[in-house]
Amino acid sequence: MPVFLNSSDADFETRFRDFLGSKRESDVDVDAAVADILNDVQTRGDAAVIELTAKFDHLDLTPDSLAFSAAEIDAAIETVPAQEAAALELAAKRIRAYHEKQLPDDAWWTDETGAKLGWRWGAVEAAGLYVPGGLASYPSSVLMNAIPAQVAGVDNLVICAPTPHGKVNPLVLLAARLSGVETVYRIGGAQAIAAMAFGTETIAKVDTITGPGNAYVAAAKRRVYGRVGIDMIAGPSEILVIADKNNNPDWIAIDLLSQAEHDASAQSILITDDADFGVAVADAVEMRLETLERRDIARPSWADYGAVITVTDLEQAATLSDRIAPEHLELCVADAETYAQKIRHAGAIFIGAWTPEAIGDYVGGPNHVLPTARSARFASGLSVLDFMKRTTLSMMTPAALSAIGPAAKTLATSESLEAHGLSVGARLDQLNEARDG
Ligand code: HSO
Ligand code: ZN
Repeated sequence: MPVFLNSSDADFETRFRDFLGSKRESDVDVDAAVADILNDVQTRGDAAVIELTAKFDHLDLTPDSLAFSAAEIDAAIETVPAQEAAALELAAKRIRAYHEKQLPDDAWWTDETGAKLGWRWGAVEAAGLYVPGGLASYPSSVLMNAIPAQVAGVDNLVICAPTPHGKVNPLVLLAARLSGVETVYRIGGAQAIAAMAFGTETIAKVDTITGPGNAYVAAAKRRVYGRVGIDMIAGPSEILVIADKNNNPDWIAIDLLSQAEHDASAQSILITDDADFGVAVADAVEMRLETLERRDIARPSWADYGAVITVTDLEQAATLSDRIAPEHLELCVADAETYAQKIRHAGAIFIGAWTPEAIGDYVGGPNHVLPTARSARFASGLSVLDFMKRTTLSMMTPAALSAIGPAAKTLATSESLEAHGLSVGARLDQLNEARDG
């Protein structure tokens, strides 16, 4: 049973706080094993990657077969049914168009002293994208990671995707091709993260690594962070729907289930201003769960982490939603576009009853790699900026240096950094001499 909360109940605040604080992930401690794997790949390169792939993925590779050949990719892509290929192409096109709008502007201006100041954006040179194997091998996630990197202008983009027993998802290879990625290594786990972070004889090291993965991949990303950039450590998916009674309960139920079916630890929450509507949605969820293909995943998610919260008005709904800071927020209320302005903390907002979250997972355009576990309070979804960095620019003139240099000299003296003061002072002295003749 999901929890039912009502903001009019005397103990609501305590129960809501407990709900907010409840932990969904049991951290399995894999860190020691991951440290050994990273070390092994760093010291033995290809040989370690090949041995670990044989051990964990039951796949025998050689340095030459670590990556798919172009012919292998072509052959796999041929097998993709036309309808799926067309859908993936539409998704790629829309995701690209959206992310092109994110490209940031450079700046370069002259201030009141005559100093020129600004910044310039540039892409990282090489990025590695991790694509998990098994159940979570989503072609849509390949697009969501690779396209922003490509739009940012990354020169070398590679994918690591484990293929246990050699089994590959052809749609993953098609998604790679549509995103402009030519190099796909059939390796996974911590060994793949290590190979991309340290480089091997065959695999060139990258500057930043993105993409979801299991506990081993997450632990490996944490450990290589600093040597390379990483995107984020994503937790199980979440959806919060704010809905008034003028909605079809069944639509809301399947929206809630759309995230519940990702993971038994996923979380789906309904906030409504009508208690009867909340019950109708909960009933509709139970109906759907009877036949849903992934009910073995969605049912425990809904039972253990699901919630139906009844509030006195929609103003309160927005306040509670901000305290939850959900990954995905659907607004199924009157004048949802205006209502959306009340929301401060959410990874992605889906406005109005015609915008199911699943549209955003595939074809809307915005990225579906989003902050989970309440991190939308301070973090954003994946964007082209994750593959770019900013270099600041300054250019003094003699007049500008005369105007602001003395303050720098003073601060250098107060920090007891003599050479700092001297390097500014020497120039100021020369300017003073020239002026005084
Ligand atoms: N909703 C997931 C992403 C996804 N959905 C991939 C379908 N495929 C996490 O935001
Ligand atoms: Zn999804």
